[in-house]
Amino acid sequence: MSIFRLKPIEQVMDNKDNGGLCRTLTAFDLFLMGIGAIVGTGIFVITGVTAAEMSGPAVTLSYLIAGIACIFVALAYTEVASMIPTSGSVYAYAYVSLGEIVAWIIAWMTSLYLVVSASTVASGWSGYMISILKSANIEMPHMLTRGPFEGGLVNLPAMGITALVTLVLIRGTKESNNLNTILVFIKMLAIFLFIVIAIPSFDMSNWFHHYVDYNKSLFASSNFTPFGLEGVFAGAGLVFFGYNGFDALASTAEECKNPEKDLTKAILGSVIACMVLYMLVAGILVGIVPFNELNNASPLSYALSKIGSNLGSAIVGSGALTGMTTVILVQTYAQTRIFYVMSRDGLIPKIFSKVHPKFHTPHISTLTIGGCVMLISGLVPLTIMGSVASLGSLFSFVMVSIIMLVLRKKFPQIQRPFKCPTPYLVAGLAITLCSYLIYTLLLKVGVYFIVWLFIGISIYFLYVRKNIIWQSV
Ligand code: ALA
Repeated sequence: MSIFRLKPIEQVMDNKDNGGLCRTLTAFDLFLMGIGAIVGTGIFVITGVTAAEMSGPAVTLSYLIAGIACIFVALAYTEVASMIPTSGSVYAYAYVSLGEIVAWIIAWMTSLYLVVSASTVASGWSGYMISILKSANIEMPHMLTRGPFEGGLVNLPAMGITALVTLVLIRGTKESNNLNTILVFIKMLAIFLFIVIAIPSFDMSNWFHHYVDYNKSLFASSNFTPFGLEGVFAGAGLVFFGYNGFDALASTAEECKNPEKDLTKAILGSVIACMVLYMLVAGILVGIVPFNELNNASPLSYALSKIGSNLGSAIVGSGALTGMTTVILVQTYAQTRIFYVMSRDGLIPKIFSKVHPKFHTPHISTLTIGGCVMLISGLVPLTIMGSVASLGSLFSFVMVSIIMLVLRKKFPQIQRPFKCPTPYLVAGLAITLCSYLIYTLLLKVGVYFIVWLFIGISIYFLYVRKNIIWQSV
């Protein structure tokens, strides 16, 4: 049996029997899930660090560059996801186009990305929570707010929020979605409030006239890009994390009422909406306080306090917590569904596709993934996790762009509810931009990535090949 054997596309597309999952999600639910999965650390935390250390007031341009790369990827993703609506997402697309071992490797790398990404956000959540408690004069013991690599014991708030999210996900997709909807509205309200409170204090001179502590010597600059264009591009690599999550929508395919049409609207709509929102917030933020003051865990709240709105600062801080909660929720959800489909195919043990008789959710998958997110967020430092997560997502995005082109060649006759315009140009640009960002990250955390890849390939030969249960027709 070839390690490159393909799964028949008809078999993947025929998912009418979705094993007990319920089709409850509408286009609007999906759009809100997209916003839920995307808007989090990327706007509430990363904006400040990027402005202070990399892009300067041109942080808006960094969001624009990363956003354009994401739109190219989203166009390719949308074509494939609407053509093959399955919860297996990128794993399933690779199985019909590039072969079994590639599908396994992609699934393995995507697991790393989604689990580590959710853990990163849980850790960011914990940072915000700790600083909010501190401003209310409640100090948590050092040992319970940091993992062992940072001189503590465990990051308890990060583990707590993950445990809570896992329980909600087990309780049901509709219930999780209802909670997501409420939290998304709260976080959008928080962002809206930030914009309304900040605009009267907006001062264009903050964009151009400032002091820069660059190479340890303070100098006055009247430059929009104090760290040069290089800094703007490096900033784009960092803020790319802020766009991660739209791909999670593809995993809802077997629980959508009308996956072909609705996935298209939701994936493209949420990426474009987030890009506009990010640019607006980032531009306003560096217009109300000098960019070099923003290197802290809660830059939006800080900026509002600085202009004298402590109430606004507290409200936006709470909105940030709800915002990050939805990211953990949707990313954990997506990984459980990929596990579910892999288990259905026998690539991982059957127990992971067991659906709870009452809640209709894959509870064992959910407990396992939730448990991993808890452990990682409780023990590993945030800085390492963020880069590993971005590397994993970029790898998956490059693969989807390649898969779109391969599917066009192999299955030109299959109807595509959404057709990517100028596919070679779009896929080419997506692959080039993502590969450049991969290159910058590989230098930093490549070793984790390669070790994980090696473990994945070993598991394929030792376990997966012997246990695959689907039959070729
Ligand atoms: N895009 C997600 C966030 O910014 C991962 O938190």
